[in-house]
Amino acid sequence: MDLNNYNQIVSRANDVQKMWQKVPAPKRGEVIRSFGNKLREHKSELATLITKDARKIISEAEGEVQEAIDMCDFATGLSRQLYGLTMPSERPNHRLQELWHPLGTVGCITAFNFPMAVFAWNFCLAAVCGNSTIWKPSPHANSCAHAMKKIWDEISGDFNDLCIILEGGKDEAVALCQDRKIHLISATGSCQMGKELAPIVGARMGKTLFELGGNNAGIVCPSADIDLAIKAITFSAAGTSGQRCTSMRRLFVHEDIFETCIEKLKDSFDNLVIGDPNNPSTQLGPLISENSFKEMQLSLSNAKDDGALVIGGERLDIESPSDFYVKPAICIVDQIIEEMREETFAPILYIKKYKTLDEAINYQNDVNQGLSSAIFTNDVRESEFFLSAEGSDCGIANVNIGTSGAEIGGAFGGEKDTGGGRESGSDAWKAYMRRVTATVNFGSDLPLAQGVEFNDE
Ligand code: UN1
Repeated sequence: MDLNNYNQIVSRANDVQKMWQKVPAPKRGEVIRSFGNKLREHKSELATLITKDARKIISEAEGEVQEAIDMCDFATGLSRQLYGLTMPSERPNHRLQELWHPLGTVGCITAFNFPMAVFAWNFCLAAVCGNSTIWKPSPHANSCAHAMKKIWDEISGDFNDLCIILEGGKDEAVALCQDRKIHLISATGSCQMGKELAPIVGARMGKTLFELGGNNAGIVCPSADIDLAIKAITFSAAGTSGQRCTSMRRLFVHEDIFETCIEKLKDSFDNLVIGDPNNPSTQLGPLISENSFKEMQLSLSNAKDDGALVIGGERLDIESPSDFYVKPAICIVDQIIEEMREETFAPILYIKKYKTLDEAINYQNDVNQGLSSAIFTNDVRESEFFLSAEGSDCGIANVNIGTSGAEIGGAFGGEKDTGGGRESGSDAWKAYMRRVTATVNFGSDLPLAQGVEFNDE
């Protein structure tokens, strides 16, 4: 790692932030609005770049740019809503209020699979909250990062260094984590990556926002609209070639409808159009790398050894020999096997039969990750139970839609090894600010809280 370059980047980011925090938040919002407008103008060329770097199909790539645009709109509105509560003080002539201030510089580490949207989740909120961002993109997606940065530079005037790219890998990520001049580490990636980075930031009592791996499950109940469920499961499990943190990896199907669902799902997987992601009729592009392909094959062979019936999963001989196209795999199991506990970033769906909803929810929750979950049912008791505290333990719980494809308006993230962070909508902005509790005495006496007497007469 070039330490000189690193230090320069951090001091530029720190310096520009000091200027930026003086700009009133609604004015900061206007800059983010211009950013969003430019993204709109360049939507299709940005999508083409995503397809090139992340290999996702054009419609999903466009959806990803849209997600970044939506974030700009959301953050623009938010720039007038960074509210602090005013609480009734227990003392006369006192005001008790919370104030929200920027943190400083955010270190944003992003993965290959959402090379623009996840940056936008972070950068748009960080910026309206008054922070600068150092962005370390995935080495697979540097050109996406530079394209975003170029657009930012076009509209940001003196504030172009509010976003600075730090290319690199683990060394750069570790440097950010160790650095006290980085006031929040927001990292998206595998649980393993998060576990390596968390103690480094923790050692300096730094703030983190982790959005890590998922091991997302679907539950199909007897009352479900099966055709709708099959469509949703196919998109979540096979779509994006299983390379979303929200991809569906496990499915629990009620015994009464098990055979029907398996048959329909096999048909649905057989009918997927797999090929060049630039072709608008393609539904699945290739895996990101040969390494991903190898990991997928290893998981499938372990699953077979553990007694799973594996359908699909083989490499398809399509177009360029350097691309790894695969048939999404279905693994039918009689019992929970070890492979189902890990997130393999590839299209593999483990399917198991269940008898009672309690049993299905136990299976679903009995993994270390806790990002997304879905139930397919037309029974309000089942769906409400699933959403209750005794139901799904994930950060995202869906009814009659798949596990993937969340909108930006909700807070995004999950529990347990998923890291606990929340990004994008709702009040996720609070992670990018520090809270000051201010008590103002506008009287001429000095009453103490809790009625404490401290008589100096
Ligand atoms: C990710 O895979 O890291 O909910 C993010 C979804 C997308 C974001 C996925 N909006 O699937």
